[in-house]
Amino acid sequence: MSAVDVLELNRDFGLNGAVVFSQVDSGLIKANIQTPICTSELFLQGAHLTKWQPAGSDDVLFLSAKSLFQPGKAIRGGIPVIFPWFGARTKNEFSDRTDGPAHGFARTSQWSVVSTALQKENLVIVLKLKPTAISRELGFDQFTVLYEVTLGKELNLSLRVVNNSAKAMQFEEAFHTYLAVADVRDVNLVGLKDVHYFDKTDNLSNKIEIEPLRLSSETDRLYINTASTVTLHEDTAQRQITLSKEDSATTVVWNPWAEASAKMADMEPDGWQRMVCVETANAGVNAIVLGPGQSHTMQATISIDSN
Ligand code: TA6
Repeated sequence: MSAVDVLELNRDFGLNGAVVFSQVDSGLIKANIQTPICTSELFLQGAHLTKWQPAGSDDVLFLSAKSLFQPGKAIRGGIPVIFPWFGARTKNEFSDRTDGPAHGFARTSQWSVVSTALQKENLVIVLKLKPTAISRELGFDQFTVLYEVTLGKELNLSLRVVNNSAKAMQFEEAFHTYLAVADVRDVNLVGLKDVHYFDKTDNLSNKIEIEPLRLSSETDRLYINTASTVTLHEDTAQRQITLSKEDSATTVVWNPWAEASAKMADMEPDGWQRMVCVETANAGVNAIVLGPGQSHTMQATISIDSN
């Protein structure tokens, strides 16, 4: 992307101060969003929301100060958009391929801006991902992904995947949301009681959540067949974060904890203490299959309440 692109983006989609596009040193372009009710930032690489701060609140999203912000590199924090596979690519009924980057190519691809608009007090930005040279190499050449982000007192995410091919396609998807917390050891997650999950820290063993769900070590759980709303409570902070969803059957809860975090070049040493991922997804047994011409939309809504 060049400076000309930034000029064109501001000409076509800038919104009198509410939306201003700029380019960071690495060349990545981001939308700087400022309305009376929230401040946000969204990088066009990956359509990656890196900041959502409702007026009067702290930033709701965690963003690693050591994130690379380099072309082709995933940003550590915010809300990575995961598509078309979750984690390592695995074989399925429609493809026996296992090559490609962890969590798919969407989060490191360049998305285009479709529209920006103020709807009452909310700022709505729509972005699109079409096949790229990389996606084609990986076997994805006939799809469209539309991502609508509504920024206000609440955050609403809507991901619509369209199968433009004459064949069925299977995909996984996730909003890999990094929530900012004062201390993950004071966090209590409610809403997943009695839900089955695969525990990636225990050989993917299948377990049932008994709650209260508190984190005290590396946690990596894929909760399946659940439409539940999850609420994050913090013993110390003066707020709780609620994540509701539509047409998502998987919820992922992840924190790498100290040892795994120390091995991440793009995570500060104490970063793990100030984040927890609560991810809205369709993954594993909940992967989506679209027939020719079909589409599917997954939605998430994140809201905060002061205690
Ligand atoms: O969403 C949880 C997870 O799949 C973990 O298993 C861990 O691999 C994490 O994602 C890694 O995320 P990253 O952004 O480093 O690819």
